[in-house]
Amino acid sequence: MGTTQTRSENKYDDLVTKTGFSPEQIKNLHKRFQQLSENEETISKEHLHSIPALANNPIKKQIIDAFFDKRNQHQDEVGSFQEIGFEQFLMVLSHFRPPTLKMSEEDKARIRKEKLRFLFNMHDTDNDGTITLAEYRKVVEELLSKSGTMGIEAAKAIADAAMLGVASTNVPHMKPDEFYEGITFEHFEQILKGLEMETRMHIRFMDVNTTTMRCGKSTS
Ligand SMILES: [Ca+2]
Repeated sequence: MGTTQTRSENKYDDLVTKTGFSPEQIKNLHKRFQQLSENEETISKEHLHSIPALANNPIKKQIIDAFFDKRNQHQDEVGSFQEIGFEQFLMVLSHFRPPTLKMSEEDKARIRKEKLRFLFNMHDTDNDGTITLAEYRKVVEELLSKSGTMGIEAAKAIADAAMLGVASTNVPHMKPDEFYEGITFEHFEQILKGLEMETRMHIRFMDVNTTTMRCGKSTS
């Protein structure tokens, strides 16, 4: 056991540094990845569509798209992948990693910002730096489409009202002829300022609930 562990730790050293996951977590996630990919080197969107834990998630599409979004790889690339390998898969999951107790305040702030950026990118589908009303509507529509009773018109009205609220908060002295172009990342940060990301932004992904993966801390 001891030797196997040492070997796997070495094997995952690089990924530990890149993602902040522990070797044990990486090992578990690797098993999941192999299950998903049916032991192939890469996975496609179809593989993720079959995950039962995601089946009823109203933003399933956005979550799956996020896995193939190059912006979520901590590099300066845009566009989307057709397929992703284990390292890319892990990089995306690292956005859901909760901060640990020993983390410095700066690190916590940096992680929070990364999570916000991830959420922002999820909405800013054309990557132009703003979440426009049209982009925002799409997400609200998809969120509400699962509830069934609410129509597209209602979704539009809700999105419009929410956007108007955002506009008036961020651009309080907007003139009648001015056009609110959408939410920038700075606005987005401002809007979600009071939101405690650590407990909210997690996904029950393939039975790996990242909130339970806190190292050395038992919550129950
Ligand atoms: Ca946009």
